[in-house]
Amino acid sequence: MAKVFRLLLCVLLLIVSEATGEDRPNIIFAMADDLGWGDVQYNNGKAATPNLNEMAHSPNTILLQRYYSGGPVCSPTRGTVLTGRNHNRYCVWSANAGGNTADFVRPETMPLPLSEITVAEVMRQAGYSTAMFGKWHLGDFKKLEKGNEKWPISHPGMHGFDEWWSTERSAGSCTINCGCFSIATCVNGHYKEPPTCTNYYTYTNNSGDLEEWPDAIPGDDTHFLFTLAEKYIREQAKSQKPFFLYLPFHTVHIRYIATDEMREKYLKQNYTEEQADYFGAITAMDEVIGELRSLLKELRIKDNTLFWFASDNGALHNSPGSVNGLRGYKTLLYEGGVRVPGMIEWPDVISSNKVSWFPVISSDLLPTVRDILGVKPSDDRPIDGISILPFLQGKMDHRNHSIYWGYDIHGNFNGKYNMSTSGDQYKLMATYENGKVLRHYLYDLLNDLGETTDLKDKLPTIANKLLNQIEEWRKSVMESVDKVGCLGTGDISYFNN
Ligand SMILES: [Ca+2]
Repeated sequence: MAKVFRLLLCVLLLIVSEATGEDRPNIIFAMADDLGWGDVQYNNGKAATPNLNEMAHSPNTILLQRYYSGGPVCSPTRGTVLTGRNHNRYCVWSANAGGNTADFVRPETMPLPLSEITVAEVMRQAGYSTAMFGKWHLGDFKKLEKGNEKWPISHPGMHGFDEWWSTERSAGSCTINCGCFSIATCVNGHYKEPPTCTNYYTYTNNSGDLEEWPDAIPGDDTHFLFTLAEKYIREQAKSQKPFFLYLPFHTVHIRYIATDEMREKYLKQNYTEEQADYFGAITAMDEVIGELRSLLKELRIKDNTLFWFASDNGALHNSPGSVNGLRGYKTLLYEGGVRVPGMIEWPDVISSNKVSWFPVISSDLLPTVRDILGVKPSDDRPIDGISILPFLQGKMDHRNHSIYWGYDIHGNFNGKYNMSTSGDQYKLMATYENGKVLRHYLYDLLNDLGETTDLKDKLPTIANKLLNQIEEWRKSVMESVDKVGCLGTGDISYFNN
């Protein structure tokens, strides 16, 4: 009888804890834009990032020195963060520009299809509050006045976010004197030409409608995003509802613009104006990371919050950005394009600091969240990421699933593209044209970080095995593309050929 009673008590406690959500962690996914692997101080970066350093060395953090973005440019990675699936599966081939008439009919401007299941939707369904503040870059928010009327809109409110404030795409790191987030004309905080603006929009459940933000935003934009995040986090802590917060910063995408104070800090160290802006924008973002961690502590929710920090692709070539000795930059599938800063802090689960070379990729977020929540995956679509919960718990030290990337070379979808796959040690890169492998290379990532020596002739068995894996994956992606039914059949030709 006592046994039955104890069992009943357990069940009751389980129900109560599920109802209050007290045991379910908050999840914050913060992502820099174009921040290279070597742009953080702990990887020899020149910008001061004391707060990221502190987080990297916290006893409750795993520093992921082999963290990958799901694509080598913005929109693709953002797709992988939200869906757990490679971006090609739903036709986000490349960076979609958003709001630019010239980009309206190009296949690479595919928005995130509404048929995709996002991590925000999964969490909302599980009773979480969900919010996003920052750069969306997965579709247009409004139909253009003059444009393709059939073009779909695809904004955060349509993808599971209860509350959001967002730009369609890139914005300067600092909005001083600009009055709007300028695309390219706001230099050093001042207009050079009449601005072309990326307008910003906000949406709440209550208002229902898309609202344009009416005011100019002064100061550093990452700090501005933090004011929204802080208000949101305080409200959630008060209501004791678990939350998911997605914070995609604009820093440090061009035009990187620092505040006067930050720029001065680096000019004094004899850096060029461009470097001063670049490093200053990073340091401002770093301040926000510190403020965010302090806020979680103040509200006593730090222990129960999984805080994932990352970048969306490697540093831009010919910028002050650094890849710290890796090969390649943004837009390439070499490590410099996809290996980026990454770390996860979660005091309730991680109790000793670890610098890890376990490969983690942005598409792991959604399966990990499902695992944490005990939500079964939807079996109607392939997921490319894996749950890294066992890894965070110290129960997994080998990644049994390969990581795949696929990206076109020239951005004009002429039937030629690169594919890569990486296991624990080796990485195979292949260039395809019309469905055939033109050339391929094999690198040993553990002993040749800079991908300098092609080993395919020396290790043909491994090369062929990985080549076969890529081909299998390519077929699976093509099946997804058919199933998702992307707009305009001609648009998928580059992957289908
Ligand atoms: Ca980017």
